[in-house]
Amino acid sequence: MRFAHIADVHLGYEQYKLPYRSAEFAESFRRAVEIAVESCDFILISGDLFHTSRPTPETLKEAMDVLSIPRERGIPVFAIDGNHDRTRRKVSVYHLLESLELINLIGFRDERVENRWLVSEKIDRGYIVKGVFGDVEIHGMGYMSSVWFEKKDIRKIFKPECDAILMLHQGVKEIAERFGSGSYELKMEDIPRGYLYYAMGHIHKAFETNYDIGKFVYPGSLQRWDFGDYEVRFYWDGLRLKTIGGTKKGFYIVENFEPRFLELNVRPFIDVKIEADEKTVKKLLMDIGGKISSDSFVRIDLRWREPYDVSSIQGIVRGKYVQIRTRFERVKMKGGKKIKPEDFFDEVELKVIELAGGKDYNAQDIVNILVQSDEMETKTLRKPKSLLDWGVSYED
Ligand SMILES: [Mn+2]
Repeated sequence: MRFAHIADVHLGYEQYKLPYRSAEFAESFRRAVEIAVESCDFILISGDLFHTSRPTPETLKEAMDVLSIPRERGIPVFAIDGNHDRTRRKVSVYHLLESLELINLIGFRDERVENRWLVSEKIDRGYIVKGVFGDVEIHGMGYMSSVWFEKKDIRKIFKPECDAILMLHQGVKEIAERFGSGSYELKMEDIPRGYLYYAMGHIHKAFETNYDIGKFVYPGSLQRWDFGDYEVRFYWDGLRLKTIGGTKKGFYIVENFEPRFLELNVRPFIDVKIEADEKTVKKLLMDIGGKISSDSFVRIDLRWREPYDVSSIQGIVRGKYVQIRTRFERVKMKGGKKIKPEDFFDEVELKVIELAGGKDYNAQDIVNILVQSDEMETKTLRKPKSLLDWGVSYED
């Protein structure tokens, strides 16, 4: 028995507002499915197949075209929804794909569903729908918030009685923290025991571990999610330039419950972090430049004690997309004392400055902050202490 485990496909995601990135996310999905159908008996998609719950007709067509490949071969696809593509509406895009016999939706349902691949079990309210493939059962549910988990213990809901797989789209504390994030809904001990394979989604970096008698696996997103999900990071520690390799991108082929990672060729993301003066930065970027291919996405994160002109830096590193981010301290002399930004701006202004400098900066967020500023508590702004504070992101 062999299956493919894919997650966080994010079809329709125009990363950095670039439409061709959405095409690249779709291409990775096609590639993964094409590889999977060559050797697998079934395919699991552990949530966030789509970037939003209401994909455009174009995105929907991409999904339908790719999912028709396993359907034509009689290979079932089992799916759960993720935090990005779930909806409170009665009919979701997953229901639509299920009606077209392209996927089989696992989890809580209002109606009983019974077919070649699905069985339903009555619970207090509605049904829990499980997948069946030969002797193997596929349990699971779509994304749930941490508030939901305060009321429910899924160890009482999911109890395997045969060889079984559990599909979840959640962040787990111990693993989230390993990636420097404090965002999660569950702890490891809250996860039901007894499954032979935990087909996880949500964390965008590939990660595998053991849990109870099974393998606990996040395939990660099929394409690089942001510059925290880098292929290579160059980091200047003040003395020498360090090179740190990131995680590989792809999905899992699982044979007799043993996972094997399958790497996909994806758009390279290069993350550069330098805290130095202009002259040093230019010299370092010249050195780094030769190691960066022209199809790369590059972020150059610069910090220094005083501002300098970065316009001449833009051309040093070639790349398909180059983003320069600066965090210069506004050091001013006043009565012989150094003045920090915190001395000039209040809490709300600092928050607005921080947001406006962010990657997916949204004007509405800033408007909301200004509108709500009266209600805001006063908090001290965090200052970067370690590499993690440069901004590590891993999920969504
Ligand atoms: Mn996701």
